[in-house]
Amino acid sequence: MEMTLRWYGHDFDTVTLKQIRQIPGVTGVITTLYDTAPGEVWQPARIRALKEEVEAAGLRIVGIESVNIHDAIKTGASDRDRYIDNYIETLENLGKEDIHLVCYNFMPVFDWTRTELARIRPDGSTVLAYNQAAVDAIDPEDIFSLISKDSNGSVLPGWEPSRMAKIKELFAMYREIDDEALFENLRYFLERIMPVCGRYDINMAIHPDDPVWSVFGLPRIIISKKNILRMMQMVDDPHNGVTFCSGSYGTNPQNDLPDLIRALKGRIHFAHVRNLKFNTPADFEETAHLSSDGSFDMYAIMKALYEIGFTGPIRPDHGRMIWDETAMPGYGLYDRALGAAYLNGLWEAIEKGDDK
Ligand code: CS2
Ligand code: MN
Repeated sequence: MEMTLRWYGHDFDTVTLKQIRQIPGVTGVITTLYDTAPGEVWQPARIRALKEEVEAAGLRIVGIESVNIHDAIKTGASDRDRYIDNYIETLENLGKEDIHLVCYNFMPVFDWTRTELARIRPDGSTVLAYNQAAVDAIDPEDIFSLISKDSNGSVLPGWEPSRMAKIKELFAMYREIDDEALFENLRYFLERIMPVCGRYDINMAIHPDDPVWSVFGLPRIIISKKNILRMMQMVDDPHNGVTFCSGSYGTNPQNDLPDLIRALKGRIHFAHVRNLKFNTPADFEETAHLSSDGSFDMYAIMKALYEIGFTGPIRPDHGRMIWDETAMPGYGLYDRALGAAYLNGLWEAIEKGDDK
């Protein structure tokens, strides 16, 4: 495996490439052109400039998170082919720059959903949290204002204000879309992009929905072993793969994370590893990566990845806000660096234990 960190680009991230380079064992970044809109073609010059900037800092671009999917594609609107053509052009441009991993999601309207961005934990750190009763009590149009006050001035991925301004329109687009229609639209999209992925050896890695159940009545499909296997089989191509995200699949305790990893052997192109703590089945908060701080067995997760022969990139996912850092919620330097060091430690121990 290769340890990486997510980096949003110098205009948006409080964390610098120099800082990332100094985290032991981190050799690359997972990045994006954060100011491109879904559906827009990524221009070669901008991809090249990003690559040069990362390489000048002694790192490399290991993958893109995310090239977002336009809602016309997700809803199967009459103009979807135009947006798929643009997506294909973006993939070509990435492939020509030797970038071979793209993380994306197929979630309607919102990317991840949380009800708090700065819940205070017993150690005084602040973390993202989810409470079902809070979701049930709020109108979807108000959730953005509920959480944006704690965003520390950053633009939250998937929650861009321009997008939230159109939220009524977005909900209307999905009115007729159920899980089956969403699966069908995903299949159509994947079938169209697989040839270009084959040509440039680009691994597509779908991120699970977060949380893995329907919020605000919207359809949700990338939620369980059964559904993700269906998704793999419906377009059975090695480039049609997954981002295994422990924190997202793990929002449902019924998802056995090591078992899921084993079931996806060969198709996990990217892994997000983080821990959650359940206070009740309907309330969870993000914790330090350490197993004992949350509800997951991080050793078992890393061991399953090791055992399936995982060679792709891993990144710590959300971190807590600690040591008075001000950054994008979930994406500060300190706790993610601790997470990377811890995950590297687990991996080394598993690897050396295996030699005996
Ligand atoms: C990420 C997702 O911050 C996160 O929870 O793991 O937002 C992820 O980047 C997207 O869903 C992938 O498109
Ligand atoms: Mn994730």
